[in-house]
Amino acid sequence: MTDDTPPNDTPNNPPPAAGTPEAPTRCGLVAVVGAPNAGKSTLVNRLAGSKVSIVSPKPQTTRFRIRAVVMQDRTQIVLTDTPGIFAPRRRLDRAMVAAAWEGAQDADVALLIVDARAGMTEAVESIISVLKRSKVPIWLVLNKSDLIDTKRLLPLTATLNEQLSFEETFMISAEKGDGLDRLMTALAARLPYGPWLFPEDELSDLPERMLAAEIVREQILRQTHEEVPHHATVETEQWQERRDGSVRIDCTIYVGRATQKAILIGDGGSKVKEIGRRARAELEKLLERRVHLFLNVKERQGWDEERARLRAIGLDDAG
Ligand SMILES: Nc1nc2c(ncn2[C@@H]2O[C@H](COP(=O)(O)OP(=O)(O)OP(=O)(O)O)[C@@H](O)[C@H]2O)c(=O)[nH]1
Ligand SMILES: [Mg+2]
Repeated sequence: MTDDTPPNDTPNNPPPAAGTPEAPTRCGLVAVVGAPNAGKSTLVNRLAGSKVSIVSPKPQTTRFRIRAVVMQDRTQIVLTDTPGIFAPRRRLDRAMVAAAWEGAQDADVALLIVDARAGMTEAVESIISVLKRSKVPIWLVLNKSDLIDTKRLLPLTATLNEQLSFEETFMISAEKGDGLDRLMTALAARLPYGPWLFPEDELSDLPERMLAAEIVREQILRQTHEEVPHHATVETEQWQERRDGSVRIDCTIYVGRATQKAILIGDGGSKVKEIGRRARAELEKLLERRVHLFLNVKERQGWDEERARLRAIGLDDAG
């Protein structure tokens, strides 16, 4: 999608003025990439106006690509949230990083999200060194501007632009919503003319079963610490519609070790109960119906090297 001329743009058939009902449509793919914890998913959720991707204070929260469809006047902006890019070790990590790079490859524009407070880190430097070779136009988006003195943003922009000449630079706070209108307007104007790829009301491509598993994983990320969150995966085993309009969802949480299982379950089951309680409340909001959520914790050594486990969360086994 690189055609930047409006359809039927001939002297006899000029395009209607923008804003009129017949104005030509635009549509394009925008990849959101960056180091773990930069705020990519927060940004995608903000722009989508709804939670499509889970967020946590811990790095490596997002594990697979998630698409969000955002309408801006006559432009359909198809955002792809991607896992943070870091030096991978496990098969899981390699598959996550591969998914991120694949997301960037066929985009019309890639947004490099940088945590402005963390600044130029080794992770950012190594991502830029790969992006340099890409043909995709890259925009720099400095995020978390609410956390630092704006005076520090300009030198950081200069340092980053020395490494790669970004087509555009934006300073935003995804959390507070600052600078997002400008970013959206610029994106809409940058995308090529063409028909919309998705129905206007298709917000995300995440199936409900995976959404349920992700919401449980978000609570694990928020309520457990150290090695537990990154050694846990969640799969929805059963989804049963009930006659009263509610749904029963059964999820299995896999962890690598018995000690991790013990932490997740907690004293007398208190931890897993709390994870379930909060995840259920969140799911009821998102699904707009009553939810009965059942969680089962299983020890499964080496799940993060198992192809079947990765496929279950939408990662292919190329790694
Ligand atoms: N203060 C502040 N915090 C932010 C902002 N954007 C994101 N955060 C916080 O940064 C943390 C990470 O946010 P995520 O959106 O999960 O980051 P991510 O880049 O998707 O992370 P990965 O999925 O791990 O790659 C969360 O605690 C967010 O609340 C911002 O503009 N300001
Ligand atoms: Mg994320």
